[in-house]
Amino acid sequence: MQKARYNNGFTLIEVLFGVILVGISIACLVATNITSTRANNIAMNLSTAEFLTEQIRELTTLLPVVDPEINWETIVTLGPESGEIWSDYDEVDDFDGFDSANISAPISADRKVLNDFSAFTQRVTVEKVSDVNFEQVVPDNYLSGFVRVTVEILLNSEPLYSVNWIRTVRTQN
Ligand SMILES: [Ca+2]
Ligand SMILES: [Ca+2]
Repeated sequence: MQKARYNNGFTLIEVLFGVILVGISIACLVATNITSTRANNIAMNLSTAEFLTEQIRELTTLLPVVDPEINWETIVTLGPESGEIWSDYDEVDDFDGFDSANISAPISADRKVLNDFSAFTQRVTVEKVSDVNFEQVVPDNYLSGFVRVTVEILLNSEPLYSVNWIRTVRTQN
């Protein structure tokens, strides 16, 4: 009778083995879940970065690259005119040096402060590039009809995403 009970039950080693197997399975499930949550977070942060980049692109698309009144080929300093703040920027070159950290949160295409995205930062650089090689940055007073606009997105001050595009100057005037 004792032998029958022994055969129908589990030995201590079998029970321990079972417990270990269940433990390993749970650990694997938790690890998979953590990995998938991280992947989701990364994907979500990148979509936010794209969204914030698009805000700058949309905001600057309809603006002239530089003030049509000034002679582009001799302009020496890119950036806002004296006294101009981001809400007044009326040319693309005004955005050179723009950093949304100075406002507290990124801005939208219609110039609203997006407080819900305050962990993110938009940085904009506008540079003149060579007429024949858009990869080559040239001095501000160089004779060139093109600028490169670069938008960099940071998350908690860490670089996350960067995009640039070329705008032509001469056809705007
Ligand atoms: Ca301006
Ligand atoms: Ca300007």
